[in-house]
Amino acid sequence: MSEDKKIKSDSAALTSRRSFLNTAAIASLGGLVACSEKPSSMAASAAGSASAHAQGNSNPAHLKPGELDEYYGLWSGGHTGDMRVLGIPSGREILRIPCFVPDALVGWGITNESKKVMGTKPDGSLKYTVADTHHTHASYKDGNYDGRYAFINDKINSRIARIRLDYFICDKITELPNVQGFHGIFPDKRDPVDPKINYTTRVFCGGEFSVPLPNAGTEDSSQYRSLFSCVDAETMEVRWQVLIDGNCDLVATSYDGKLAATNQYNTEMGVHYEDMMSAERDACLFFNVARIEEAVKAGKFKTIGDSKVPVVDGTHAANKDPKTALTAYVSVPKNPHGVNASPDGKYFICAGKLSPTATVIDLSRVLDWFDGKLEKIDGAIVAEVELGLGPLHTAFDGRGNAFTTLFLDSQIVKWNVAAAIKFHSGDKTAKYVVDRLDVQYQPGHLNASQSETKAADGKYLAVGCKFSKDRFLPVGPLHPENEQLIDISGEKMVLMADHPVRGEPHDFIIFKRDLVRPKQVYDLNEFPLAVKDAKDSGVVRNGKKVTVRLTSLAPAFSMREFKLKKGDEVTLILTNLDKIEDLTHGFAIPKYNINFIVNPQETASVSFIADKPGVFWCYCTHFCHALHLEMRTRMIVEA
Ligand code: K7E
Ligand code: CUA
Ligand code: CA
Repeated sequence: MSEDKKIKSDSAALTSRRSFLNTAAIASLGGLVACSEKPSSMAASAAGSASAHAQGNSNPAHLKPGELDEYYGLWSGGHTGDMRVLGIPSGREILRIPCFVPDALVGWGITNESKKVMGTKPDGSLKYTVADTHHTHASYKDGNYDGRYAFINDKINSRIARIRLDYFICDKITELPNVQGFHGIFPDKRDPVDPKINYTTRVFCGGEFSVPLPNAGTEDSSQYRSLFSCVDAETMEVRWQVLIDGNCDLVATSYDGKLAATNQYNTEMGVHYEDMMSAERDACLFFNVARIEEAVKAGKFKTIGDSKVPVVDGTHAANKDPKTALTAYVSVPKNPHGVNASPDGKYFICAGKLSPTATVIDLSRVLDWFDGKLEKIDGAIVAEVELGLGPLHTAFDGRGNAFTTLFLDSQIVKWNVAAAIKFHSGDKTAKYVVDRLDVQYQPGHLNASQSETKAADGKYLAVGCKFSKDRFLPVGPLHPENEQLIDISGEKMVLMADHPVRGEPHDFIIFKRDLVRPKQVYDLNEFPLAVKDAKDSGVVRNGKKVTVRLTSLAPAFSMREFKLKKGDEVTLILTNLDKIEDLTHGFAIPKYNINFIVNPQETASVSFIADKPGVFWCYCTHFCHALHLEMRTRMIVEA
């Protein structure tokens, strides 16, 4: 069955592509200026049939050729340093979005535009070429995704990247000052004070590793601290930081905008792992966002080292009086991991990791404590129930059930939050565990469709299994990870599909496809350097500084050759004047280590020293046309 499908799919794609390439070739062979007609729109015809996936198809993960997915998934790539876009329920990877690390396909880290986003050293080379992305979340409006941005962390170099969801590209990267091991990240969902701001304006970032502040390289760990940071979602500047006791791990935010929290596994502030697990209870640390911003406004902060970012004091010692406290430490069993907000807006749930439990914290009671109405902050704990071994992360179906990964048990446990609260309050007849499902193997993160929004719909659950062992053909010592898809629409969970994925994604979100409106063609005006007309092409010399302006229109570049002198400091600007969807060109310069692409109406530039004399055939690397191989230009560097 699947073989048959595959063949059909291949031939459908071939036919369509072939007919497009043929018309394009004919059109262009006439005048060597190509296709301005629109290609037959595969996407449009496919969209029509997409909703009917269930008909005669028992497994929705097996989409028919041409069918589109119902959901987008944004995946962190782990230490490949990228973000990935998947279609769900098929699990097909559609795109990798480069952000923190170079990418050979698009020339990310090669072009001047991408280097500017990534950050460079004084000599123009990239500041960093490695990253480790763990958590990705998107911007909100009214408790649901608004399709503007996604944010992702780099744990290695403590950077946050923003992805524009109109073009699915990274447009800003910020490095957090005085932070190491930036791990958890979460956008706020509305302003804590201003009711008109019902959308994301802040992103919270947890610092996992403690370091000396400022980092002077001392071995004396009593001087090490962690910071919790708030980044402005628009400017991407760091607004403020909080000095805390213990460390930050994952981050969650409340639907009313008032609270952010981070789970803490190292309240001991140990340097070695045995010290980090010495205490029986650690904490979930809450931040009162409005009070922190009042304190900053009132000038109650310090700064650290060269950083100008205001740092307020969130330590135990400075926050004993609930009525003025900026922070609250709720105790949670030994070395908790994820903290997740339930879609009804009521609870944060911390998974136990080293404890077989999940702790349910009632947010209204946390606010009561800040108001002086709850005597002990641990009174906000409304359930602490046993789930199984190694609980890590929790997702929701919007019907009152939670799904938690059990790393050591290799299971997902489905449990009912209300029943767990009843059980905890003394009703031992309350059965909170609803179902258990074995997964293959050792799950880390999981997430359900729309789970992190008020529109949690309880259809699909993806789980990132850290080990795949025997699930795929062996390919030597490095195994892929196993991303599994589970149907959670019924009482019992049903495993739908296994997908091998390149290591090693952590977190992901899954949302309805109509929440984003991607554009497939750029706007020329977004690029200040755009060469808007082929007639503007040419070489402009100013001493040793040379600017080469070039355009592309399938299947030709605007200049058939251009001349440089050895030693020239060259900036080459290429604008793709093709307006047709899916008509991307590449530009490679042999021996100069340069290759990048330009999408329809995109402009990109590269700078290099013309240090090697000779003839260099710059050619189009991205298949664009029947005459794609002929699409080249000569760069002649005179000795
Ligand atoms: Cu989100 Cu993987 Cu960084 Cu848990 S962490 S598994
Ligand atoms: Cu232009 Cu290939
Ligand atoms: Ca601990």
